[in-house]
Amino acid sequence: MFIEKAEVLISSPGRNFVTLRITTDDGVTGLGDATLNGRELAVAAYLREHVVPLLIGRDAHRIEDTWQYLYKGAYWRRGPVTMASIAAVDTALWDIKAKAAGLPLYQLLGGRSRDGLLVYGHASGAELPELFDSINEHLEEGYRAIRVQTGIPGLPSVYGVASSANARTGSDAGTDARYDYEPARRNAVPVEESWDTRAYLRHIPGVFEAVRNEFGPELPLLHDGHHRMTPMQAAKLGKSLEPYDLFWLEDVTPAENQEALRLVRQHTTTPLAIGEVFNTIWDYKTLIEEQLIDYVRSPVTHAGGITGLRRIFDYASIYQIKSGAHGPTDVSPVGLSAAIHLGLAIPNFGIQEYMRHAPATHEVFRTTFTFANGMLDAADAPGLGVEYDDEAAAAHPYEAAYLPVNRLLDGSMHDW
Ligand code: GCO
Ligand code: MG
Repeated sequence: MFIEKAEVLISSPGRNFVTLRITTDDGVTGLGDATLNGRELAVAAYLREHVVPLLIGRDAHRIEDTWQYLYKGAYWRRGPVTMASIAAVDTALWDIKAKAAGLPLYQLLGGRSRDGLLVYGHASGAELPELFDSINEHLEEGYRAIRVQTGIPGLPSVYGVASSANARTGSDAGTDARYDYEPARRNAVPVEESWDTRAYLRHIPGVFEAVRNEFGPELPLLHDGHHRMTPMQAAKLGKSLEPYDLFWLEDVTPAENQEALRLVRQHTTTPLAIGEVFNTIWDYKTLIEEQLIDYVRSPVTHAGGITGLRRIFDYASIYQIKSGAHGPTDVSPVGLSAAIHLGLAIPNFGIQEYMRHAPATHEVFRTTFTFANGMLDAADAPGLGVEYDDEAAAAHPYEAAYLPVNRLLDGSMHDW
């Protein structure tokens, strides 16, 4: 079975997505997600100009060899653009292999290790009453684990909090009234937000106290620090949240410095998750070997596909570290489906983030996975179980969109 065609598909149903579709000489197609939020066209060009020409004529079954060929063969290794491109090829080839075998992909990865994937949803509110409404809505929809983000007094808009100001703009304005958080805005330049870590650290413990008082001790609660703290600030936050028994505290410090987590770890027993911006196993080396984290956050889409992420999860498993794959709306339904198949198969599954895509997204990406009782599950369709509707996609051309940038109150740039 040889690769005959590889198409880079760019569409914007609710938000921008880059998808790779590989077709074999006997007509089998496979999909891979290559979406890199705010830098989509760089990955599209990397694929179109430098990867697609190398794929034509290759044996579609040789997934590992193709992975190594693209990773070692570029000479310039790693990085989000390269690894998202490799991920898209890898995922599409797994989709093809599973379709050729007539099996859902998880069967090729070793078969089911569990009945479904426990997921967490995103609840948020500028103030507590809005946050409580959002948690209640999630519970009514079946969610059994909740990420909690709130506004910070004195800051007009902060990461993770849905509000009317975050409503989608551009061609989809007003078409998706759902109360969701989508950080990328359709703008020619990034929106600027402001940040004050001390105000944040003063506010958050009280929020978790209020949520525990309202919803009781059992509900798994998560929180995302979005890489904004120094190690000592992170240690302080982890310690102050211990009474509220978090499932995890995510991305406390800028992720480039793995050693920073040593200091955080010495001071708190709050479980730590990191890795959504990582793209290879090397980014985790110190964190995993020294057991500085509890959950690995990379998605299939940004960490070299099923092949790359499986290797990271296996490495983590020998240190009792579990998976917690990134699943925001900027991971497409193809990337999410890949995570579902992988999560069903691995021994050390922890939890899956599930933010839900907009209805327009599902018109382009026809999915078969199910969500019930707080769990995601793959259907028995062969492959990944996703098809791409070209006609629906044509109605949603690419529109530039950027993630916000962040400034401290004195105007200095800070991690967003
Ligand atoms: C998460 C992430 C996202 C990112 C987004 C950037 O935990 O889901 O932090 O909200 O900000 O994926 O593109
Ligand atoms: Mg995050």
